[in-house]
Amino acid sequence: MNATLHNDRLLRALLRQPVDATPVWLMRQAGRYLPEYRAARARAGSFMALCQTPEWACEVTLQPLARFPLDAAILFSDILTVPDAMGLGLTFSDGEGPQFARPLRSAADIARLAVPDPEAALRYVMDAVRLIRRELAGRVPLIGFAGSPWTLATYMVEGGSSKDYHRIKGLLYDQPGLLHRLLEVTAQAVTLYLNAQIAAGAQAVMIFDTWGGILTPRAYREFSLRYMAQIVAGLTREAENRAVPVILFTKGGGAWLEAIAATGCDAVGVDWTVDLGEVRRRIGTQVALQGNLDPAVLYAAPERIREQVAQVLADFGTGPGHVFNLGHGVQPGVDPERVGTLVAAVHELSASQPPHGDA
Ligand code: 1CP
Repeated sequence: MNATLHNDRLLRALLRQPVDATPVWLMRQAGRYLPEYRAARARAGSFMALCQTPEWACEVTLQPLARFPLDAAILFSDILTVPDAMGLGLTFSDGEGPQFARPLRSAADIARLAVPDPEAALRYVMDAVRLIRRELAGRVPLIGFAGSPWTLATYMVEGGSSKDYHRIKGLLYDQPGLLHRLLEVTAQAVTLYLNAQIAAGAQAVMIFDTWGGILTPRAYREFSLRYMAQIVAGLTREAENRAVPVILFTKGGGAWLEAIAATGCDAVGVDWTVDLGEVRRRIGTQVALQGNLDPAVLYAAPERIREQVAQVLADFGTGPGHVFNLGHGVQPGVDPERVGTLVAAVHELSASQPPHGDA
C-alpha cells in the first residue's frame, strides 16, 4: 500500500494540528445530486449492486473528487450493509428507502443474531476499501464509516425508514433488556467491521448516529451513546504509522455534545441547529469539530453560499481543529456547481485567515 499521503489536512485537523486551509468534505458527497452517479447506478442496475461491486463502489467514491478539490474521500457504501450481513435481507427499491425482508419482530429473531465476520460477509466492502486506496494513490485520505448501534437497530426493528419509530420505541420502553441484547451484538459487529475497514486501509472512521436525536436525554445515554463509547474503546487507533481519528456524529445531538466528546473520540460532527462558536467554547478544546453548514444553503445563489461559508468559518474562529462539512448530507436536488462554490469558498476564505496554527 502506498503510505505517502499528499494532502493530510483532514487527518491533521481531526487531531487538532495546524493546517494551511480548513479541510472540507461533505456527507453524501457521492450520490444522487451528481448526474454521473445516477448514470452509474442505472448501469449497475441497483444501489446494492453499486455497493457490492468494488469497481463500481470505487468509481462512485472517486466521482466527486474528479469535480471538486475535496480534502477526503468517503467510502461509497451504506450503514445498512451490516444488518444485511446479519441476515436481514436488504433491498432499496427505486425512489423508496431501504427495506429489510426479515425485520426483527420477536425475541427469537434477536436471540438468533450473530456477529458477522467482516472479511467474509462484508468482504465486498473491504475489497472496495483496498481498491479505492490503490486508486487514490495518496491524493487524499479515505474515510470509512458505520452506523451507530441505535441507528442500525431502528432500521432492523422498524424494517426500513420510519416516521414515528413506534416499534423501536415500544421495544425500548417495554423490553429494554431485549433491546440491549440487540445493541450489544450490533456494537460488536460494528467494532469488528470498522477495524476491518481500518486494516483494509480506511484512514479515519466516522460513526453515523442519524436517529440518536429522537431519544430522551436519559435514553440517549443508555441506548445510543453507551454503545458508541464501547465501539470507540474497541477501535484500532493507529495504522500505517499514523493515528486513525474517530468522528462521532449524532444528528439532533446538540444538547449532548459534552457527553459525546467525553467518549474518547477525536472529533464530533455537529448539525446546523447549534452555533459552532458556542460548541467550540463548550467542547472544542477536547476534540475537533466537523460541520456545520445548513445543507439547504446549497439551494441558494453562489454569493449567498460564500457568505454562509464565511459565517461558519467565523463562528468556529481561528486555531486548529475544524473540518468543514454540512450539518447533514447533500440533498439530491442540489446543483453540483453549488458544491463547487462551497468547496472553493472554504479553501479560499480559510487560507486568508492568518492564524491557523495557534490554539
Ligand atoms: O441511489 C440511491 O437512490 C441511493 C441513495 C443512497 C446513497 C447515495 C443511499 C440509500 N445510501 C447512499 C450512500 C451512503 N449512505 C453513504 C456514502 C458515502 C457518502 O456520504 O457519499 C453514506 C455515508 C451513507 C450513510 C447512511 N445510510 C446513513 C447515515 C447518514 C445519514 O445520511 O444520515 C443512513 C441513515 C443511511 C440509510 C439510507 N441509505 C439510503 C437512504 C435513502 C437512507 C436513508 C433512509 C431514511 O431516511 O431513513
